[in-house]
Amino acid sequence: KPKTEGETNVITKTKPKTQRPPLYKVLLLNDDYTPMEFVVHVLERFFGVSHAHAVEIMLTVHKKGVAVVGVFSYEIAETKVAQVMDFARRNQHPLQCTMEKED
Ligand code: TYC
Repeated sequence: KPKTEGETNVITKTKPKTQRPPLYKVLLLNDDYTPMEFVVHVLERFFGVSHAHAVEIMLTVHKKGVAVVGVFSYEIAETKVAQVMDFARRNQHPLQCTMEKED
């Protein structure tokens, strides 16, 4: 059929959305008592970062109060938080580690 004036063909396609699991940020919090070297060790040990990067992250937390140390699936994030909290408690440091859903 020939197009008449003012007639427009609009094709609407529905894109199938691939479902991805939500991600969680693992946060490290500053405090006045945990030694800087302990925090650096925690970052190397549980987050697999280099010594230089661990120092950088630790100093960011020390100056800003908090920093994201990694983004993981719920289960991995939960494990990291538990490992850090357990290690801090066993060494009698008040270091706090938490997780938060990514927007
Ligand atoms: N603020 C601590 C100090 O001066 C060092 C520190 C850094 C503690 C990072 C916790 O997540 C932390 N000894």
